[in-house]
Amino acid sequence: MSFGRMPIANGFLPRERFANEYFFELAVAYCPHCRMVQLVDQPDREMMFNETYAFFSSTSSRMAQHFKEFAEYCRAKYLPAHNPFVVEIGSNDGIMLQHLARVGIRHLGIEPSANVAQVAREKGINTISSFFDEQVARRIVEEHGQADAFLGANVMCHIPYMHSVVEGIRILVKPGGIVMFEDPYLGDIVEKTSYDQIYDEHVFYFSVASISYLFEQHGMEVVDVRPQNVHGGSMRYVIAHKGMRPVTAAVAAQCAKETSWGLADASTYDRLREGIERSRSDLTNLLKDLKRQGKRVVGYAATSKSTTVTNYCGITPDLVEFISDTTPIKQGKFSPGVHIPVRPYEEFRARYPDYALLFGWNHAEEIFAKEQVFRAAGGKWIVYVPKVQVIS
Ligand code: JHZ
Ligand code: SAH
Repeated sequence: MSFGRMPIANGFLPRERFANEYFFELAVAYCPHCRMVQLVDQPDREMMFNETYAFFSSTSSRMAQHFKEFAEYCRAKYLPAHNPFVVEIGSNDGIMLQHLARVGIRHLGIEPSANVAQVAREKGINTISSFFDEQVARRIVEEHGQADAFLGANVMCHIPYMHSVVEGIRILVKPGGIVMFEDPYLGDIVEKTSYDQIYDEHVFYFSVASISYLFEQHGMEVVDVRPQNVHGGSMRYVIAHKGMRPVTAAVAAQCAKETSWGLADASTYDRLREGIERSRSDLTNLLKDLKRQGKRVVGYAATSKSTTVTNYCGITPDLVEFISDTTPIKQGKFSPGVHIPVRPYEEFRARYPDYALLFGWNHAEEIFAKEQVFRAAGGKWIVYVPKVQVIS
């Protein structure tokens, strides 16, 4: 399926850069052989991940809590008592590693986006600015030795050269060590029609079937899977060198669910495409209706995902006045492609709109709790996952 011309999802830009904005064709495909759902083309990595990267992990308090629990789970269940060494890729501003660094655990973050890596360093987290691959893995082993744990969240699905990454993991992780990473889960995307997970950074949409197939090619196996209630439904994969750890029953059970949901059937993706097209017409009809009624609609959270929705649906500043966001680097700029102004959160609070279009729907619980006054004042939410609806 093609979503048409798309800009860089996190490419929030000033007006002066409108004329030179980069676009590519966002298209997604399913491979019946390896069971992977993936982008057909992805922009060069430096265009997405660089010293002006706009996503800072620590903007959500729910996610901060989630990564504290992730770090503690790893430590309690998998780290040896004596001098463990942990490597995390895509460590961003240190949201997860800080919990291991704080208790004196030897650690290393691998984070190519220099600005977010610097925030982590300022928190005392050892971080190198590189793109992880096999070569970098060999260098880490030479300098620090092998790792007891390899961690990643919302990063594995961002890297197109996956065989180099998995080979790097094989080399880096001790024979008895553990690999744990989590990413948005294909099963949730299909079930919820959450097509806005599809954008430049997400080159892969993993399932237990596709991840098992991938790691088996490198002498490793999935030993546990743990669904996570974050980012609209994620899966945590726990992986070890083949034969080194018992495989839990959850792995086969999840694979069986994937088969029963039709994740290996092409017709499932035809239905998904129809659902996406329906979602687009429902959302644009609603927004045009509200405009005719003279209602004020403001976007809530300038997420990466919103770039797919606004560009695919043609949501321009005449339908959505501005997008409110708490990240300083995005404020005062314009959203990629459709150029909706991004304004500080304080402007949302200063003058509530009639409707808030929830681009951060994955944080709905956190945001609804925070915005009770908006609702009490008569404000309504528009959400579009799993279906387009107004919540008052
Ligand atoms: P959020 C990013 O996706 C990009 P995004 C990446 N590709 C990925 O996979 C996930 O993260 C992990 C704002 N916000 O978390 C702050 C508010 O304004 O859904 C951020 O700009 N108010 C790596 O961008 C944005 O939302 C709030 O109350 O889709 C983050 O959006 C909250 C909670 C957030 O990630
Ligand atoms: N783990 C954090 C950050 C996710 S954002 C969280 O879940 O909130 C994805 C991060 O991966 C970005 O900071 C990006 O710079 C980084 N990244 C992209 N490609 C990478 C690679 N090849 N190796 C390591 N990190 C990478």
